[in-house]
Order: sequence, then C-alpha cells, then structure tokens
Amino acid sequence: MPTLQALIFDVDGTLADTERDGHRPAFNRAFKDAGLDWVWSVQLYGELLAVTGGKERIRHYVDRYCPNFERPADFDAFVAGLHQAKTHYYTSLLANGEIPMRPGAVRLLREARADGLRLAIATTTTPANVEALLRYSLHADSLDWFEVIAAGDMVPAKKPAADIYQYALRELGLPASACLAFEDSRNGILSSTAADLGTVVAVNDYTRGHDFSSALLVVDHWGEPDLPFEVLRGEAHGASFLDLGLLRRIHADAQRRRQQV
Ligand code: XBP
Ligand code: MG
Repeated sequence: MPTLQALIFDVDGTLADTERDGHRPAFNRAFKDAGLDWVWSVQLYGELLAVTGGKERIRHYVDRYCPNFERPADFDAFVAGLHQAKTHYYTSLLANGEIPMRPGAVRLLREARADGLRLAIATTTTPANVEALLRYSLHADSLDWFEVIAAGDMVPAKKPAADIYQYALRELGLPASACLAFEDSRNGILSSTAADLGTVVAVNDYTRGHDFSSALLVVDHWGEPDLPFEVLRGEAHGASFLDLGLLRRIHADAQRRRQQV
C-alpha cells in the first residue's frame, strides 16, 4: 500500500481566507481606477466565485450582469488589463500583511517539512499571487518549501478541471495514491478528485454549504492545539486539529477502501 509522500495544497480559501477581504476589494479597486461603476458586493462575489480564474470571472460578470456594456474592440486585452491592475492591488494587500494564513496551515506545513513530506501547490490564482502570499503571509523563504507551484494559466483548463492537479502530480513524479490534496471549495474538490486525489477540506464562509460528499474529511479550519476544529464530515479519530498523524491515518484508511473496491 503506497505511503503518504506529498501534500498538495490549494491556495485561496485553503492556505488563507483570501477571497472576501482580499481578491474582492482588489477587483473593486481595479474597476474604480478604470472608471467602471462595477462594484462586487460580498454577496455578489460569492455567486461569481462559481467561476474560477479572475479573468474568466470578469468575463462572466460582463456576460451575466452587463448586457449593455459596450465592449472595447480588444475585449481580451481590456480584461487582461483589469486583471493585471487587480493583481497589483491584491499583492499590495498581501505585502501589507492584511491576509493571514488560516488556523493550522503554518503549523501543518512546518510539520510536513520537518517530517520530509514533499509539498506542492495547485491553484487557479496567478503565480504572482501565490508568491506574494507565501512570502508575506507564510515565511520570506517559503517559496522554496514547495517543489511544485502549479498556478493559473499554466494549464489549459482551470478548476473544476483536473488539469492543475494532474500537472502537479506529473511534476512531482508521484501517483495520486501517494498524495493528499487540501481544498476549500466545490470547484476545488471536483478538480482534485478528478485527478484521483484523496482530498481533505476546510470550508469558509463562501463554501460551507458546498457538496463535499467525496471528501475524506471536512473541517471548519485546520485547527491548532488550543483552537480545536469542528468536524463537518468524515472521521477525525478523536483529533481536534489536523496533524501528520491524523493525515497518515486518513490516507491509510482511504488506501484500504480503494483496495476493497
Ligand atoms: C481561487 C480562484 C482564483 C481567485 C482569484 O483559486 O478561483 O481565481 O479567486 O485569483 P484557488 P485570480 O482556490 O484554486 O486557489 O484573480 O488570480 O484568478
Ligand atoms: Mg480555493
């Protein structure tokens, strides 16, 4: 039975709660700078999150909510320009330390490194956003903690397609059975399970109601010794926070179930 060799992390919502108070205000700043009266409220943004990828989300918004918007001749360039401005504002928020890591994320990453587990990232956001989050919210040298940073447009199809996780597995040179994925959203778990990865989920305010029936464990955050998580689905074997012992048990249970199929 394959032992656990690598952990593959989603970024937005999983490593840090970035969407409501990070990406969303950055989009709004970029729209305002462009002279657009577009304002993505907390509620509207929750609906728009169904579309992954910032550029794809802007296009979806125009299609769905701005039927009378006069599109510039080169609409793709217009969208790319808005997204570039948004990324500038978002990385500035990160540089100001405004987006903390989620409870338990730093502890889990440090434990995994100390134990020799390989680390990777599989995210829809841009490499620039990943680098800024790791550098400013995790540790100045933490880019080196991850063997693979699979992000954004590196693959043809974004989540829920399996592409980004399949890319990470190829670069790791590992089978899905030797890894676990960490996600926060329905699009995310659809992507990781389509790549045949066992997946552990930490929900957030936007994704608490999503269907995570294929998850190995669903919690409200990764937990700390003094900040117990709430188990929303699955078996935590009495643990109150996610550590390597629990991950290895979850992984072994999943392997045994695979062999029984
Ligand atoms: C979440 C996404 C991203 C972010 C915005 O990515 O779908 O599009 O919402 O970032 P994940 P960009 O959960 O896979 O980390 O504007 O850079 O796309
Ligand atoms: Mg996510």
